[in-house]
Amino acid sequence: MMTASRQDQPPPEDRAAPAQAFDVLIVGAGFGGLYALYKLRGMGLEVLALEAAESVGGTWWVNRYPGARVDIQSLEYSYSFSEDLQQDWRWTERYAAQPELLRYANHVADRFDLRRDIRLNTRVGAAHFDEVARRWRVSSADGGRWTARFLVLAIGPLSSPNLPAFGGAEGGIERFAGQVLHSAAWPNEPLELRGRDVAVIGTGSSGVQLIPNLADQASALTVFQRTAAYVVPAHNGPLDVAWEARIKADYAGFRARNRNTYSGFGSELTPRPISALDATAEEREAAFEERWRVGGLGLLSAFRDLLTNPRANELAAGFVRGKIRQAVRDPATAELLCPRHPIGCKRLCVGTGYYETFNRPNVVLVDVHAHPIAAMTPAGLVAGGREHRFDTLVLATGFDAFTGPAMRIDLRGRGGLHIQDKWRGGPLNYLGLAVAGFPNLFYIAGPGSTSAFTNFFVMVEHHVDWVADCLAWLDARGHTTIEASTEAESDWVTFVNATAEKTVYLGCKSWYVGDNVPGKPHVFMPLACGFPAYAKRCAAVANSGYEGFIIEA
Ligand code: NA7
Repeated sequence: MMTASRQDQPPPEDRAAPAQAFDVLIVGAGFGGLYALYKLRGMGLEVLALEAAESVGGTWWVNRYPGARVDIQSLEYSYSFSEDLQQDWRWTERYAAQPELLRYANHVADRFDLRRDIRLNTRVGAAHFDEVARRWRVSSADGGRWTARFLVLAIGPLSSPNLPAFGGAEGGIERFAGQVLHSAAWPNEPLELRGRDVAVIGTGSSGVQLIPNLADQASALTVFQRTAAYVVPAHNGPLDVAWEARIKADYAGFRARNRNTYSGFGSELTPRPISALDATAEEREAAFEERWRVGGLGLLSAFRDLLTNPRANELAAGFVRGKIRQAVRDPATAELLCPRHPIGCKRLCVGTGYYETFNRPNVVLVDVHAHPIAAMTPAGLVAGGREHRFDTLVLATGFDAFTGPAMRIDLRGRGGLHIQDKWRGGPLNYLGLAVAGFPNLFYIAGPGSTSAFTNFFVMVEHHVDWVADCLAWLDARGHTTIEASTEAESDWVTFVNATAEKTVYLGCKSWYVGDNVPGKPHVFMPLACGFPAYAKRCAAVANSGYEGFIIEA
């Protein structure tokens, strides 16, 4: 298991090489980091982005497994900050595949001349706040040293892979003699899986995309399922050029309408403002069927209360179970593939031919909920008292979400307070952006924000713009530090929890609550109030002169 392990390092200030000084250091050059660099540098600040990978692109660099594809339509899942960029860039498909998303990230880096301020292959090992100098001192494992007034963590909510122990020291993953791959650390070189006996553990979004692709290649595919997934069809295909032209005729208006929806996308699907319980059975069926035909995540907005009322939710869940039973020929396999938890409680998956894959003669589904994986062996794994043998193991086991990425950095605030101590019981922060005890630190798209439920581009543009306004405000007044107060932080955490109580998200185990990582505290980490309400709160705080923050001259 790759949980956060404290990587104590010598204090950065004790290293030999002199530190380079910046106004802002950004950690990460994914879509959040790239925009932060563009925006903050454009304000005349000295900015450097440090990126652990050998490429820009973040998520879309590491998650390059076969079938990796975005689950929000590309005309929506893209930057809005530059009208020229959004007009010029042409997506080829309704849902872009990973290579195209990576090309987009590279195009943005080149187009806005960002590379000169990005240092690749640089994993930040330590970041300590120096209270005397009021600066962040940052170092990398390869000896790099920097200081900056502000530290922006654009490390993403899902960038720390979850590697379960499977049987611990006695029967752990290292016992397996074959090849082990993780969906979020896929090799860059071509991989030949033809003729191989492949196993997959994990049936979340990554597994759902991988499984049909692996089934095409492998001679045998065994899928180990702990929790069945609700999968709606993507109906992916070439981008409809007429639709593209219509959107591009008023792209700004389309973006604005999207920002006004709960999730920052999907404004073209008119939500029914009624409860699913108030519709007749025929109306409900027609509404779900229409969303199913359109494809994508819009099924969950077919009625206004699918994510807040368990009884309404069960009607949508039952509809999808009906689809699974139609798609899968073997009744026992179909029942095993039918999820029992509320739909949307775990992130809804968008797939292509997922359920139909289990009709193939080379695919076997194994239930590791009833019979958990007991141990790995050199030739496979043991579950349900028998050994399953294979020669390649694909882990699609997800991420140590939200807190994992920050907690694997030796990140220390005032008085040497370590983020691992601060967040031992779960993430504490204010507005999802700032942490008490960690001045001049901002977390883009992290816990306590609507990141998990919001179109990522809408989220990062909003966060970066908010941070940029904040820095300009501080500089205009000659202030040096800004830090969340513990009271504001505690009120925010209460708000995050109270909001979750009104939803179906607490009705299952998921990465939203840390349950996918053994030993992680069970705490609801994202904010479920919807993007417009969240953005309004962030704006109100800024407009009030940063209420809830302690500001020092
Ligand atoms: P997810 O959605 O966290 O899925 C991980 C899968 O791995 C899920 O089916 C897990 O079952 C399974 N898993 C994790 N640990 C184990 C163990 N120990 N044994 C068996 N099965 C296990 O990660 P993804 O990468 O698919 O997607 C993450 C997000 O990326 C996604 O939501 C999108 O936003 C994009 P479980 O459900 O925990 O029982």
